Amino acid sequence: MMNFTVSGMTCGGCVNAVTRAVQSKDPTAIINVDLSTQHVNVNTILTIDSVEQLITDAGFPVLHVQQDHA
Ligand SMILES: [Cu+2]
Repeated sequence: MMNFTVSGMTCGGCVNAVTRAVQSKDPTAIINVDLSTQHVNVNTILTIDSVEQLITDAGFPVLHVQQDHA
């Protein structure tokens, strides 16, 4: 599981944009967004660098990245 702190997400449309961005490269990815904390949890076969790039390219700057071992 990867955890990203992402800035600029304000509504469900932003959540959908982030979700679609990651799923464009891994349709089976599971993405959970907590708008109140700006945290995005991603379960995917993609590399953490790839996911960070996809979220950034969708227009949401990634402030912090953490890889969990679970
Ligand atoms: Cu929005």
